[in-house]
Amino acid sequence: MLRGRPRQKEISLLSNVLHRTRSRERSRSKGRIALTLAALLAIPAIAAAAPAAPAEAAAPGPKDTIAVLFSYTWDAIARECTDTLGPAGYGYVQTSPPQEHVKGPQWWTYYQPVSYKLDSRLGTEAEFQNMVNTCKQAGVGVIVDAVINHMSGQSAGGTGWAGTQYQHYDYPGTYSSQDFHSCRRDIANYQDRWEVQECNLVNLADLNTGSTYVQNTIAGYLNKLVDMGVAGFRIDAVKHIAATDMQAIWSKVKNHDSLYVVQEVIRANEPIQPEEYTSVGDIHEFAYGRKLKEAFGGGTINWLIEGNGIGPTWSGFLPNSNAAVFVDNHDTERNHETLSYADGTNYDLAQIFTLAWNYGSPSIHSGYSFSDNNAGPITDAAGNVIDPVKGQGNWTFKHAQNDIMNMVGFRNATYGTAITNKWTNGSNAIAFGRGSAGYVAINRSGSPITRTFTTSLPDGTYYNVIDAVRTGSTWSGPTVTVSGGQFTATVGANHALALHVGAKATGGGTPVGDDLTVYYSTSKNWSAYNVHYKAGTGAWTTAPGVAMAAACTGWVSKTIDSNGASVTAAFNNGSGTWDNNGGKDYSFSGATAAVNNGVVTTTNPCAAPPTDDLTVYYSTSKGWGAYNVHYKVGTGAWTTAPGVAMAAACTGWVSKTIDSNGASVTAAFNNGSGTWDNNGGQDYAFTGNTAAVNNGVVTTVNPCG
Ligand code: LM2
Ligand code: CA
Repeated sequence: MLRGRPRQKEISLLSNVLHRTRSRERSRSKGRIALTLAALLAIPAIAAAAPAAPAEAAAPGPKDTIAVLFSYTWDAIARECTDTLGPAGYGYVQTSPPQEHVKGPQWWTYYQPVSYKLDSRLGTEAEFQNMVNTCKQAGVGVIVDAVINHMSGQSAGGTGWAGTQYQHYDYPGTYSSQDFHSCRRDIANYQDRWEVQECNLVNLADLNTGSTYVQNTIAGYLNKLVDMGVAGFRIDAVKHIAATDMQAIWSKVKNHDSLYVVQEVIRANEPIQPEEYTSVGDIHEFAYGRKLKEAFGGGTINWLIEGNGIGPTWSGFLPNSNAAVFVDNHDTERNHETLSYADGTNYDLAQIFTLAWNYGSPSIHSGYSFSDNNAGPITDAAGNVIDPVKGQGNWTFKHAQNDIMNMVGFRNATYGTAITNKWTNGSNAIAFGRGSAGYVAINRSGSPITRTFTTSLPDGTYYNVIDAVRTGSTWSGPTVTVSGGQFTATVGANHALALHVGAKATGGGTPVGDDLTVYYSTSKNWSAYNVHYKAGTGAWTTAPGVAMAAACTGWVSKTIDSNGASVTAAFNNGSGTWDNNGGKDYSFSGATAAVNNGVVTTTNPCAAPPTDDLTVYYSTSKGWGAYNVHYKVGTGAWTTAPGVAMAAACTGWVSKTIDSNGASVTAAFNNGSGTWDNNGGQDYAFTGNTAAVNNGVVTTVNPCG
């Protein structure tokens, strides 16, 4: 759905987007509709006359994949955001429930809240905040699993993780008996709507979500998380919360139109259906995961793509605009309703299919292997979960598996394109294209398949991103050459092949996942700096755009997830003062852009100078016709007089960089015709990386910085 961050689903035609936007936004104000349409139509910058920021953000980018780091500590998630999730192009990371919970070794203790303190065996509030900040910096939004239908299910009461003494139906400081539904027995009959929503789910004290106090308390918890910078929520057990209660709670959440929400409403042949909750946001389409198990886990896979293929036209499937999909989640990997990591290549191929196909927003589950369904993650003696590390313990690290990370890049590179060039062998081999942006072939059979595939990809050589490895913007590994709309390749047994325009070896194309860091000089002395931008033909940010942060002395910066596309931008102080390059906007490409007084360069002004060089600046106040520096390094030999020429550095200064290897430099200056400045006969002595000489006065400040 078009709200907040990457909420624009996979849609093949712009006209569909416009149509949907119009109808979906009908109830909102005219101004917002106009802005969203303008963004979709890529109307040029409104920078000079930027209006007051509307509350609703236009949908900026295509990154909608969620990594679900089940049972991960906040510290480990922060590390993964920086090391794997951000670079791979994930839009979000979903956490396990962060609130205080009952004690116990089982994984499910955090589904039994005892207070809304952010203190759990996964980390403290400070660690949680650090994770949110770190992930944001890496371009990854944090989605919190919010348990709001109920509190604990311990009939005997107890002491929570953070020390809260609680009883069943009594949680001092948060809820007391009057805040719970009066049913107070377990749900027995799922055909009875009232029972499902007001009785207890496995003894979990069922909150009276119809009460104003309870709604405000839940909203208070969610709003605290919003204030901390989270990007959205997975709402637990939504089937057990009446749709009207869910709507009322959501209406009390700040900036909810700019948050991502996905609700857990397990589809079943029952009165309460997922469709009741579409006004709040996305819903997990369990039918999708079940069909994938049927196909990849047993029969054949061809029927997944035949006809319209799996998605909104199948009966009992949510519309694309509301669907969130997964191959498995933490419950279904245990109850075998879907595939799981234990299914090996069938599981991996199903993940590849999900990231290549165009239905819903995908979640990639990443937890740990287990044989006991109750087994929790590895903890220390005190019960704190030990930070997951790849290759250690039983963590699967599925989110960081090479083929899955590269398929997140495939998804970002092919976002919004139609399914084209479908082929199947009628059983376990399928292939399809994503317009002219990508192509995938999946062979879930025991023999390799060699054939000539028909594709709409432009001519060129492409990396097979299933096996190729990306390091920064450099790929290595197997390639396939497309010529005249065809390529011949072998797809291994139980293996796949995926090509996309972001991973071309020849014939152009920019690596996916590439970011642009924009530096802006603080010479304007604004009290705040924002960059308002769009990447490629995407939508503009909502004015005034996003805040830039201090990068180094004299510069602020912001890293933009450009996916290698060119970026159009304007800068402002957040209070209506703009630098939009004289009305033209700025246009950047590549990895680095620096703007100083209207001048754009591609060098990072904050990059540390090589530590062992010395740059000597000399003021041109002498008015000489030429400037030379005659010097020696350490106890080495002098240059041959008159030394070496200095070059213009900036107005009023010349400079020369001397390879000093960190040693001190002894120097004198001259005009090449016998006029010297040798510091009154003593010569000058410099150390460090920078020296500036003006009228006999030496400083270590770069006068051109
Ligand atoms: C969910 N979605 O709607 C979660 O995805 C699911 O994992 C949660 O169940 C459930 N709702 C409640 O939030 C898990 C787990 C249960 C566990 C509960 C509560 O699957 O097994 O129940 O969390 O921790 C456990 C015991 C159960 C006991 C209950 C209360 O398994 O036997 O009931 O605790 O003590 C007497
Ligand atoms: Ca309920």
